Amino acid sequence: MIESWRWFGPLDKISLPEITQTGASGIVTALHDIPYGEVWPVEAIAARQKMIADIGLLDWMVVESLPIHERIKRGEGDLSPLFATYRQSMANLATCGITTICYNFMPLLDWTRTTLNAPVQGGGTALRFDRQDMAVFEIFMLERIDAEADYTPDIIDAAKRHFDQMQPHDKDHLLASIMAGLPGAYDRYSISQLRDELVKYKDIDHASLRANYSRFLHEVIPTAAELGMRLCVHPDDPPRDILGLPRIVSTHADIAWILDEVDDMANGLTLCSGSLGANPDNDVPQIAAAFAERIHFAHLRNVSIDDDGSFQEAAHLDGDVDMVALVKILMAEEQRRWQNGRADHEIVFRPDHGHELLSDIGRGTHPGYPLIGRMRGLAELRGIVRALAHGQKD
Ligand code: CS2
Ligand code: MN
Repeated sequence: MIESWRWFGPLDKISLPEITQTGASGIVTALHDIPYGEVWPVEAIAARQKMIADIGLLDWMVVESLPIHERIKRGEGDLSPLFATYRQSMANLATCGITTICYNFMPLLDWTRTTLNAPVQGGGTALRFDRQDMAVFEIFMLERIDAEADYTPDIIDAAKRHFDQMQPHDKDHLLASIMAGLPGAYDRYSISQLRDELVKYKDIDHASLRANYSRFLHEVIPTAAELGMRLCVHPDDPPRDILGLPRIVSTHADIAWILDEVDDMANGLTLCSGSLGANPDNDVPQIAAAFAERIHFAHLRNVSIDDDGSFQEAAHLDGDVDMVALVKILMAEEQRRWQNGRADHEIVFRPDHGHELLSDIGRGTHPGYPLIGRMRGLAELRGIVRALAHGQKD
């Protein structure tokens, strides 16, 4: 298992020398400054790669993400130039020796939370997703509750009542909190922009999104395979429809469909335990075991789920995902690869999110991406890996 760390580039408040001190050796990053739909030039990739390598001990190992243009997700207009751009960026990355690309296929939004600083027992804060708050937000944004989002009748009633009783300043507060909780979105939207963007998706349902995804896979995976690259889709977070937007990378069955659609090692999975684990119907170790061969990258973090489907990010070993069982499955897969003589047998993982702890508080790092909290997560995960590796030798 190769330890890695997400770095948001030169504007990240966490510096590369600080990352070296976490003990991670892999850097996961992207050229965030290039608007999507444009080619990543070789020179820009090589310059960023050199900036990382010059620190010593660090190496740019995974791209997260090479974003997919919203028009591809909507299947809108002439997409040939956008597919050509994506293929060109892949070729340029391959020229630089970077061959693993994480991406997602979530319409409009990436990961979504309703609170960025829920208190954690013993101190520190965590990201949280409250289903009732989200239901209220949906009433506000869509003037209805998304019928597909499988809310229980209790939540719908409570949300409607709550919405009717809310004072204007309560509404403002909730809206501000949720808008701030869309940090994973590549574009920042105001409320009215978000409404306009949602309208563009009004005719996209699961079937059409799946058709558009299939087209993307058929357009890019053969090139990735030729280039010796591995694309790995990141699951939806939360793994269910949101704001009336369909999601199609949420379940075991979804992943099976994707990997079958183009049955090639280049069409792989980012196993994100925290994203998949936010739906109690997803058995994360079982999903990992089922698709182990196609896992090219892992995000290891944990969640605690409430009865109503709300969830909070938990310390890495303490939530509802059995982290030891999961790491064991990934390490068994590495052994299989090694026995098959594969030089690239090791799986790159990162601690994904972490709590804000100690000197993280007030530092203004990306939500979910503080230094100390992630370092704690990484250290705990490292302990599991070392202990299991010891056991494998016995
Ligand atoms: C992140 C995602 O929070 C997370 O789980 O890993 O935001 C991830 O970077 C993207 O979905 C990948 O495209
Ligand atoms: Mn993740």
